[in-house]
Amino acid sequence: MASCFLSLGGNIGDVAQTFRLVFSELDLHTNIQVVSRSRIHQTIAVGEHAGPPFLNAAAHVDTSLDPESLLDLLQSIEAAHGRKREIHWRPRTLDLDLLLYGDDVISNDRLTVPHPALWYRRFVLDPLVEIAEDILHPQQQMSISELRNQLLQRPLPVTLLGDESRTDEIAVSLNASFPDIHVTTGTPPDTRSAIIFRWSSDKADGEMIRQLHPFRTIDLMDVDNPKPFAHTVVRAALGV
Ligand code: A4P
Ligand code: MG
Repeated sequence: MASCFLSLGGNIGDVAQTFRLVFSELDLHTNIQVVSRSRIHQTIAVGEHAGPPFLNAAAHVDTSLDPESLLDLLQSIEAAHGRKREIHWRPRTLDLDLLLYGDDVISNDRLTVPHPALWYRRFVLDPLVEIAEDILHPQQQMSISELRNQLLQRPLPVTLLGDESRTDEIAVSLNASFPDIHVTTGTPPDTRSAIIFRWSSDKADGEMIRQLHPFRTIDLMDVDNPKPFAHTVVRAALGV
């Protein structure tokens, strides 16, 4: 049996009713037992085209399914509730993500576990902390409540490292948009840094940055639109 945590999100239709159906569908499955579930939270939609406010929730399930079979099941439940997945980050009836599968660390074409965005999203952590306060994130070596507390700091410490020509511009635009953050560039992040962005064209330098805090570093290099992406991350972290 693996102890797993799921996140539920949606912003089209009667989402609260969809969540209730999902909880009972999961519990009815022979290989799954729902251990606990969070309250349903209303959250600000994060992402350029994300649409109206979301409802978000989290669930703790025990399962004998392997991770890939669990993902298959989550995707079939999404499909049954009318989820169409052709457009990334558009409004959706139901998003079911696998946040944690025991202490497993998984990285393949279909699955990344722990969910790579779990640690910087208030819309994930706020529900999750209600049912997984003391559960340790296997890579961050911090509990769910510690991860969330890190995001409650005000001003929120954000660090940008790498090529100054790139990072300075992004720092200016983040500072202009978010009065509640404190952005530093060029200096190594202190332990309070909640988010470290990396944009380095020098391989050795980039690797050094990543090694400082491997699981708290977000790459801007390979992202299509780095500036809006950084804004999306910070908005998710602030929960505004
Ligand atoms: N995949 C890999 N790892 C996982 C995992 N741990 N759990 C793969 C689930 N799926 C995983 O997901 C795309 C592919 O990710 C899957 O085929 C699976 O093999 P998707 O659900 O089809 O696509 P998506 O949801 O559009 O993309 P993504 O990146 O999952 O979107 P996000 O990051 O989930 O963001 N604002 C608020 N307030 N609340 C929200 O819930 N959600 C989003 C969606 C944006 N803004 C939001 C919310
Ligand atoms: Mg998803």
